[in-house]
Amino acid sequence: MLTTKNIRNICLIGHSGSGKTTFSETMLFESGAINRRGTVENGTTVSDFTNIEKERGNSVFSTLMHTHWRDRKINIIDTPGLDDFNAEVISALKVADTALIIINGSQGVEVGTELVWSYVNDFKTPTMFVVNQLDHEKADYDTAYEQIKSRFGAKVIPVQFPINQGTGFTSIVDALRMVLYEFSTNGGKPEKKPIPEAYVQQAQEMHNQLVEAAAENDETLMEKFFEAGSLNEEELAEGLTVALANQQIYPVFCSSAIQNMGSGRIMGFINDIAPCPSDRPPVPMETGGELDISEQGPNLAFVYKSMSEPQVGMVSYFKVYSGKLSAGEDLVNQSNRSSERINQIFLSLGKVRVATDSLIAGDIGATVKLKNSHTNDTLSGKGAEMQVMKMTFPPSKIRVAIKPPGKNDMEKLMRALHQIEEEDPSLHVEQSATLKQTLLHGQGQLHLDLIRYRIEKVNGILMEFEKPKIPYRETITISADEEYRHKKQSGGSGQFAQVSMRIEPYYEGMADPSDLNVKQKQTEELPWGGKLEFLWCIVGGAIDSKYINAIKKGIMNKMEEGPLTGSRCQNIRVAIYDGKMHSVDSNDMAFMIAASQAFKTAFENAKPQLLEPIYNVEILCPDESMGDIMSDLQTRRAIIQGMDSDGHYQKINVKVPLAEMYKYNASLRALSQGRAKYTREFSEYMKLPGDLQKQLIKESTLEAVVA
Ligand SMILES: Nc1nc2c(ncn2[C@@H]2O[C@H](COP(=O)(O)OP(=O)(O)OP(=O)(O)O)[C@@H](O)[C@H]2O)c(=O)[nH]1
Ligand SMILES: [Mg+2]
Repeated sequence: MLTTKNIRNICLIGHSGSGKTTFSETMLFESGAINRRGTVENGTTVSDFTNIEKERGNSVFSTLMHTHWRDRKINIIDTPGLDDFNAEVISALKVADTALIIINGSQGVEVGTELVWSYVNDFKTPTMFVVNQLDHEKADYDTAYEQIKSRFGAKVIPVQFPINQGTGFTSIVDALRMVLYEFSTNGGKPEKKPIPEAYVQQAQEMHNQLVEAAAENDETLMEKFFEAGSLNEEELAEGLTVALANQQIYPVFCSSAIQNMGSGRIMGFINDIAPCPSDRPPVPMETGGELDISEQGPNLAFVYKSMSEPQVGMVSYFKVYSGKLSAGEDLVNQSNRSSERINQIFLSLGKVRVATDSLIAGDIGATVKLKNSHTNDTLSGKGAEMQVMKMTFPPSKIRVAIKPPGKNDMEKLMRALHQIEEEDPSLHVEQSATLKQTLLHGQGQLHLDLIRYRIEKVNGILMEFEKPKIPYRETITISADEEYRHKKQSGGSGQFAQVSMRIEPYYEGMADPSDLNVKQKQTEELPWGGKLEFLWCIVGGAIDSKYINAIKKGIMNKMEEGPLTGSRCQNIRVAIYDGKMHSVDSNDMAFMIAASQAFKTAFENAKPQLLEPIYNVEILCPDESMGDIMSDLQTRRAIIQGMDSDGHYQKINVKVPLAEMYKYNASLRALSQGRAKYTREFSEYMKLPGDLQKQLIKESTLEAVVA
């Protein structure tokens, strides 16, 4: 019977094209889960089973698979290496207990490697490196290893090295077992041979390093090591398990996934040494406290991913954190308190799902047709009022606007988009009333193109993108006073209102005006950022205070659609200090209009200023492309904040106006041959340069719709 101790959850992560999907296929094949090895080229791998992945020859989604190796059940999650799909890597790491970083042996450490390294550091995931593609004619293990070591530190320790890498690759020296693995040209199970004389010393030195790492945490092991000069295999395994689990070692392995070489030994290591789910530290709870992964605890499962599949509907992938979940069980979704019945539980092997009765703590599986549960939700049984800490995903890097299709299609499109948004936490759909556009915020062009592809294929709606507008803001730079009289006589009763107001630039902590008598003060956070301070300074009842709301409404109408370009206004103080009213003709409407008009004219006289959104951008790029990237940034009105040399990479921190970021992803890709990455986050609003302001105002009077 399967116990938590016998489960190993691993995920394959790394730069795109390093061979993760191919490697997962060899693991499944070598362990007998499949009897024919598919290839990425033919679109026949277990992992890349969706049409889009087959068409592209890249992974796009993470895929849950499982297999058995000796007495262990190994759950394998293959993830996409393309940065656009980083949400899939984050959710896989959330539930994995060991990460395998796959390195392309002819390329060494790449930008994608750096990126996944930052994720494993966040999650504190025990990590192994696999230098793959050692059969490649340009394979260079030593350089790859040196890069791993110099980038990721002294805890990187080799377990293996190849002795005839390149075309004709067949042999790996294993310094843990002190043996040579020699493969036939078809790979598979290697022959074990003595290490050739020329490599014995190198292997012995590596072996000693491993022994020391194993003994480091355990005094008795250390004593034994000093007494006997070595440790036996069992003692070694015991020590290395602790060291790996505590991230005191990052062992490095060799493979050629395409030739089916190396995965068996790596599964053996996972079997013997990788931590089981309950070896990991207790799981932090959203609701406070921690939870031990244990079969004895209350039933608790966490949905790390959901994805709709044709003919099936929504498939939810989850990890059981505690207890034992049985099919047919009623659970409560701790995020929204809705009840969910788990009708069926499946083990997953790519698109193949096999029903099972139950899943124990630590195991990962899938279910279908949950009514009200999505990614990041915790489902629990009676007595477990807890929620597993939710995952956070990187902010979006790119936005596009959707050209509205017909009205009927628009409703269908929004429904479809919201469904994808529920599955994919790295997508954000925004219906912007200010910009009068529907915007998609995502991780990269490919990410959004993929969503368009899904909408077209699955929902049959043609979705076209257009340039998104920029959410400019308007403000003023000096104070201005204005008096406005609204007077209308039409037949019977007329309309009358007169308002005197002063507007000033607002800043935090500003003193009340010394020449006015402030009766009421309201400082409001505006829904679009910034503030409006409203001062009521009427003395002697020139305007009845019952008109305050109407006057404020008149001001807010203009704040929402600013006098310059129709953009939102922010950081303004308005003081109403005089006026007139008429006992019959004054009403709310008249005061609203008078206030609006007074505000508009005062605003225009107060040296108005357009503000534009500025983003903090962090770029990670190889040395070679640094120059080109910097010159390109200069054309984007960027302000360099700092540069850091980070190993073989340069990190550039820069502030860039959003207006200059359109299609930046594609430019960066072109400038760096796809090797640079960036993240961005909204920083602040800053003044738009005068010439651009003039141009925008001109455009907006022509178009009258710029937001
Ligand atoms: N020569 C050689 N090619 C390999 C090896 N492993 C994978 N490849 C090839 O490298 C390419 C990428 O392999 P994948 O397995 O799709 O790589 P991946 O890491 O899953 O890529 P993404 O899904 O884009 O992240 C394919 O053409 C594979 O055939 C290997 O060991 N040797
Ligand atoms: Mg892949």
